[in-house]
Amino acid sequence: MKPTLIIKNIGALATPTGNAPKAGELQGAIELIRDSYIVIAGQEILEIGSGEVPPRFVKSGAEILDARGALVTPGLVDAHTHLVFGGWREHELADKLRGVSYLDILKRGGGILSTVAATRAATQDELTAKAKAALCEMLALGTTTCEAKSGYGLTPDDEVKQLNVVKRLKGEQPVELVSTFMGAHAVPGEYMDDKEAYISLIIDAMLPYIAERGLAEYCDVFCETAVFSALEAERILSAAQKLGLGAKIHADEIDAIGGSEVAAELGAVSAEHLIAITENGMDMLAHSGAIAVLLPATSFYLGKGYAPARRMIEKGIPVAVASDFNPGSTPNLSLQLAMNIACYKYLLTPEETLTAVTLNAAASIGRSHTVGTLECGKQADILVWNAPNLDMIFYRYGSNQVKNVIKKGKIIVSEGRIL
Ligand code: IZC
Ligand code: ZN
Repeated sequence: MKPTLIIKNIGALATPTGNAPKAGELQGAIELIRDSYIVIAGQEILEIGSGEVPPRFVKSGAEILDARGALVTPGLVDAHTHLVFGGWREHELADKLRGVSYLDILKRGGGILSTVAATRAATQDELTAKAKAALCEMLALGTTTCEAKSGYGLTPDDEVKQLNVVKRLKGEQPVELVSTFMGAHAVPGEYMDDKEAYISLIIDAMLPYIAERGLAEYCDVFCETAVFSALEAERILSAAQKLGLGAKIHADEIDAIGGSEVAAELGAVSAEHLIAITENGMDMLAHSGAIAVLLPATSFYLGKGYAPARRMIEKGIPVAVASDFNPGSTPNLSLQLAMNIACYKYLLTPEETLTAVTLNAAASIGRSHTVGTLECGKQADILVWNAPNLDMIFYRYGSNQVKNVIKKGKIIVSEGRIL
């Protein structure tokens, strides 16, 4: 295969390795190659080496990118976002500052339900343009792969509208997208007195339609007080699994009502949030092999405590970190900021956090055979940072520290500008 792009003068290449999620001590066991280069052929990594680039590659005529001693890592994988939505919810900020809780805002018909109204009112074109702008920002911040949940439509047509936006965006911009159906994100107003009818609509109508058309790879449920119970989550997720979708669950975000246990029992690929997880929940997740997708920027915004990430690592649960970008509990799309908070508040090391936003995140969305590490044969999704080492990108915060983004072997962002 002919080289097409060479990254030379890499000061420190930091990457987890392999295709399997990393847990326990292995979570922080990244490979560090100083003074190295990467040779890319088309969309793939052809060779990684240390020292000078061998003359046969230099003579190949491939484009050369000089990293000038910088840190290089895999592209960031954001494994939990609510990317497609209408409107924002800045009007809830004043209530939040007065101490009104997230669940109380939802109970009043605000929260998720106000975004549902705005999403239903928006056209597919409007939602596409808005989500595309968000992806553009995420890309400049280093996110090269992103999961996107539906769940602001809550009717068959409006859920499909959201999923179709993601399908369209796959062809219209470079960030790789993985779709998750989350019709069980809230009970819509029109079903408030008949939740069971809404659950039947999800199981009997929405799921089969979406599975048949391949509109989503995963199904997620918001398992929370006054939203969906553990039993309801289990019914919805096992129906999804029978149709070939992978199971994910928003579990123990505010109250521990059994979501982690459901994830373990069903063999879900991931349990997400886990701020309020119990020891039993952690033990069950550890045995099941599910990945804990943690969302530290949500804890920061809600002010409700942080998931016990260190305890999870001690117990051998693979930990991923994601942004949770959404208009309610985390209007932040910077995975870099989530990385900083994971380091300062969970006390994850830079190495553990790097694995959490690359390999483990990729494994939680079924992409670890192609992205999440820098190894020969993997997709060339690569970041060159404005930093000489890994500690620097965790020590500094609040600035975009990504200099170049390479997606599928092409330089997409240079000096922070999208080309
Ligand atoms: O719009 O509030 N937690 N779902 C579960 C969310 C937050 C998103 C939202
Ligand atoms: Zn979420």
